[in-house]
Amino acid sequence: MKKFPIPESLQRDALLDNETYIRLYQSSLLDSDAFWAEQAQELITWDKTWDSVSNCDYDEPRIAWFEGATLNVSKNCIDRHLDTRGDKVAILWEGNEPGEVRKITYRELHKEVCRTANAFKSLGIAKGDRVAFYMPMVPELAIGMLACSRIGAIHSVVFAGFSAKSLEDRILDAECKLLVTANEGLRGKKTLPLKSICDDAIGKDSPIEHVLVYRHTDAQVQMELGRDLWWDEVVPAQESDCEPESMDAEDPLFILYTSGSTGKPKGVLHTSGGYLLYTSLTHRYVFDYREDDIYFCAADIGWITGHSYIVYGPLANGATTMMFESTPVYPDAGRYWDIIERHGVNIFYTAPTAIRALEKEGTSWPAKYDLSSLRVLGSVGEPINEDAWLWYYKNIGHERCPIVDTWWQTETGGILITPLPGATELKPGSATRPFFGVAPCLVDDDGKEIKDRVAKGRLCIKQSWPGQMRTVYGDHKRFKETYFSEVPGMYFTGDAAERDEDGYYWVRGRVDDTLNVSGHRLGTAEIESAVNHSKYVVESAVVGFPHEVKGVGIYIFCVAEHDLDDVEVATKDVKATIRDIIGPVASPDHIQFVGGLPKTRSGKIMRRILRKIAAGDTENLGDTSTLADPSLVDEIIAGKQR
Ligand code: 7RM
Repeated sequence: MKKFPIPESLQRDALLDNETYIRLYQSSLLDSDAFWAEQAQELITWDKTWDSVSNCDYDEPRIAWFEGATLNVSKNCIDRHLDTRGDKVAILWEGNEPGEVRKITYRELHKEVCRTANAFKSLGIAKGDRVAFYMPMVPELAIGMLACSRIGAIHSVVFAGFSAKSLEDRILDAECKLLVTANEGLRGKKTLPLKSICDDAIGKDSPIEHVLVYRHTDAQVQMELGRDLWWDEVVPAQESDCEPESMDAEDPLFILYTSGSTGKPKGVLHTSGGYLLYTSLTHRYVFDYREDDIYFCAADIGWITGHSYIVYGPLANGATTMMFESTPVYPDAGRYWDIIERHGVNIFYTAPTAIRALEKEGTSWPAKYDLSSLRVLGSVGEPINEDAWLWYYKNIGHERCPIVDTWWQTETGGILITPLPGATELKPGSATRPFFGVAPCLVDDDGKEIKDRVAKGRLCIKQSWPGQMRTVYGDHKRFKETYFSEVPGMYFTGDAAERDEDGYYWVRGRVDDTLNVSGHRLGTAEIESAVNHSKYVVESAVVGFPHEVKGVGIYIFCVAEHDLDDVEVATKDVKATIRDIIGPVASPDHIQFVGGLPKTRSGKIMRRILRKIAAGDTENLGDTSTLADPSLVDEIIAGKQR
């Protein structure tokens, strides 16, 4: 395949060229501790340095970096910039309406974070306590997260597209004492009743003692006396100074829940020193970040991309990081391009699903705007198809900007496989090469590493990097089972990948039963258990199918309780049940009621067949000889066509 060369301007002045990448990459693996010690000295301000750089063992598993060292994350993201960057904009916020802008300088951010930290303390929050956030994309979310890190509290941000039930489950699992929310969120023409959803998430045995409510709109909401407090009545009254708590490098920074193939979502735990170093270093090199850049990551902070590449990485580097509240199509499909023009954005990072959605709206939208400020484009969340890649490259980057297709996961904390703007020639659809300190490998079905250059297998990582998750909150056994038991001695990613003749990686998708819908990870088991709560359903099977915009769509096969009088009513109920239990993020694309699910004689659902039916690929269903009732399959296919 033809490679896309490095743009000339970047060949001249990018932070890294190919030779430097190769040299640094080799040394980062040869003597990993020496490499990370040097980076840690350069990028992070420690209160005390470490006794050991790494202390990891994938068999136990035990993962620890910079043990004995202490630091404060908010001090690294704010205080240390005050002398040189006090008046520089730290957070550049664009609200729901075009041109509705807030600029928060590092000095202002310092004051706001201190006040918020003091407010949290006044509400009884101390080091080690958990604080849940159910917030729209407003600066107060980042401020609240940083306030937690200032006092050593652990944040757990729950994406506002999750339901009250999902929020409640996460609050209970981490035993959060404080919940921070807003009266309402805004997304285009929609308003999200966040406070009211929070009320539904707090049962009578809830560990939540207080709800702090940011007043984002004029909407009146119910406030429970003694429990609920307005942000604007508590925070501004606080002292604007708050001594940062010196934390151990391995003290937890946050928990972020992510779906797996089985059971309830896992609380991915990240710690302080290694995570901050890893996000800071990757932000700098992957985006070829320069001091005066306007950096725009269009993710939501409710996902890991927002944690690592809107908040922690950029702020550790003293960057101006944008926060965008609305959607790419409000008020029209030119919104991103309008923002890029108005703010002079240099680095733009989004997901393939957004690119595909905007591609459908036509090239006339980006053509209306001046996008010449752009230097680097990024993609994350799912494989990017060649068509979308080329559209992005031509119509947004005008063939001047490299696209960094960054492969990583909630669990990895930061980017692991990615091109580097001045160093890597691009191939559309490939995340290309590993970042420093990352040793990917491909493993066959017997769990053996495939050493051939050109290979295809399950993607594993052979050694630890500082941004790696440390445990599943409250369940280290599950951590071991999920990530270190599939292939002993290695971190198992759950993805399938290929390696080509240039050593480039092509990540193809999940090998487990999780779906990557619009770049959001959902568990099929989780959706099925929600669907089965519908009074019309006795049993269900959820599979993914190729979707033009979302990448993967959700297809649900339901077995009805009894003959249905009205399939439409039942379908609506299934949809509503999913919304109630998981949230709008898991809205299905297709629901089909069937007489039964195709099972083997031992009673296992044959998902392979259902996936083919959902994809419309019914010509070649493969081996169906083990089916208990082969006639069911024809019935399901016929039912789909109707
Ligand atoms: C950052 C994030 C992780 C899963 C991962 C992959 C898929 C992410 C890419 C990708 C191909 C990419 N965290 N994935 N990035 N697949 N190319 N550049 O998305 O925890 O929500 O999802 O997403 O399957 O395992 S996540």
